[in-house]
Amino acid sequence: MVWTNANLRDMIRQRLGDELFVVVSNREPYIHRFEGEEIVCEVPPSGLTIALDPVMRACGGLWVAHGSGEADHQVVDGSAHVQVPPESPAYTLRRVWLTKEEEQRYYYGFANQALWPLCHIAYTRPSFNLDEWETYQAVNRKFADAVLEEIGDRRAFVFIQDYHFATLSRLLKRVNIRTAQFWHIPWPNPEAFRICPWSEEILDGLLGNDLLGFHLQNHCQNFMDTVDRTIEAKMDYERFEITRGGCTTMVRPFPISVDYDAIVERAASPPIAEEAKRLARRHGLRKMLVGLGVDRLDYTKGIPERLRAVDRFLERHPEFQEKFVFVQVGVPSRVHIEAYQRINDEIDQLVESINWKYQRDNWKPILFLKAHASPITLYAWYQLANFCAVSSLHDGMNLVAKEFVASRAREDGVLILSHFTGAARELVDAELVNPYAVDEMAEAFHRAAVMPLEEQQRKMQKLRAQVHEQNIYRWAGKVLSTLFKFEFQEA
Ligand code: GDG
Repeated sequence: MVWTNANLRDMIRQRLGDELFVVVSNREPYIHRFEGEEIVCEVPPSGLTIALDPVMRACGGLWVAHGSGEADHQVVDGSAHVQVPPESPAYTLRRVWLTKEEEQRYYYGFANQALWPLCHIAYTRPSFNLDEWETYQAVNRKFADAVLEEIGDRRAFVFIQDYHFATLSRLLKRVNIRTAQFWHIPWPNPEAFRICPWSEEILDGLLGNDLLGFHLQNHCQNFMDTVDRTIEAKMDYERFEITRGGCTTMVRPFPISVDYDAIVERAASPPIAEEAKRLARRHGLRKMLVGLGVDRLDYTKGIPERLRAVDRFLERHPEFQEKFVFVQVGVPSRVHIEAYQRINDEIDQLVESINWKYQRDNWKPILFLKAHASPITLYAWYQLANFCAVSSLHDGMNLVAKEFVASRAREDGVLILSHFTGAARELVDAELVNPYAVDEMAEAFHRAAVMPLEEQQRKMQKLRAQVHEQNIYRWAGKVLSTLFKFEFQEA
């Protein structure tokens, strides 16, 4: 059986009854900002919210998140509520307001300069700062207060998102509340994790959950090993369960995915085809071989490595000069953090020097579009590309890989995918590469450039079948059936 939005909705109605369904995340699924006099609503570029919005649309309920948009205050009611999505309201967004200092220390500080580099093995050193850790815990308490206020005495299921809320589930422990948390980034091995000065508090915080999910079995194993070596707890390696202070946490892998059907529908829509034509004309790509990268500009995504591979590819295969353009769509991200400023500068310099090395007449090998692309533009790029390169140095899953595959309704095109993404465990028919090996990646670009159409189609069909079946609704169905301990309808 292929899981759909309707299956998930039915399952939730049957199994959850009148239980309130609450999602908590740092990033909000809809953000309001000013455009001149007008207020516009946007979907921020984040794998997490893009994956969970269809689930919330299917089950209604409440989403609690940091209200970070400049016009967010203008559109809420007296309880900081706004109904979303704006065009067809399906659930309630409750905004939590943070001060600039809280955002600086909790989000830019502990979450993104300690936990993010700690969990990604990308050779960027984490920094641990007591003020930031204290604010991180205070913000977790602030979110706990908001959630408890919303729930009151009702029975509720709270689904906590990610590494911003390691200490939240403990604060929500009540008889009427069950919690599951999904950790969207990798969990490192115990040796890597033990450098965190507050490792015990973080592990204890996470063990307040009834269910703790990661993308991969390997991340679950790392988490079990980290707990085993760090704090007192009863470990059950047979069932992947941990008991501490009378409370048992199940630890399970749930590889996240995308809304395949919605992507297929969007990819086939006339505005995308029109936009693809416009982009091809505007950038002179009509007769070009097009490679594509789409990322938040983050040091874990392996963007410099990818650009060096473009350089090596053109050096080794000069026949592609003036016939190939690599389009890099990159949204600036976490720009107040020095490591992100450095990666931005490095990418700018590389683009500049590679383009200078090869450019002739009107042709340059790299088109770097450093801005947020609208969903229409993004999907037009997915259509235009002959291949898409995902070269993360370490990535929990990577949804760009799955979006590209789902959007290729003509079944052509090639996905080049880093071994070090969670997606590589499922998308085994991609061209798998080690992004640290520039020559290997350059050769994968060449293989993609010359791959016969039948071979592209054979591989793309398998990739698409995988993403179709293992879609976001199946992911949500599996998480919920594990938490509520009923049998999952596989087929
Ligand atoms: C974390 C984990 C895991 C990007 N640029 C634009 C844009 N995007 C969208 C993509 C995609 C999403 O952002 C990025 O998703 P990823 O999965 O690649 O990455 P993270 O944000 O790092 O997400 C990751 C994910 O959580 C889910 O669990 O897969 O491993 O790190 O959907 O399309 N969207 C638009 N314009 C852009 O310019 N519209």
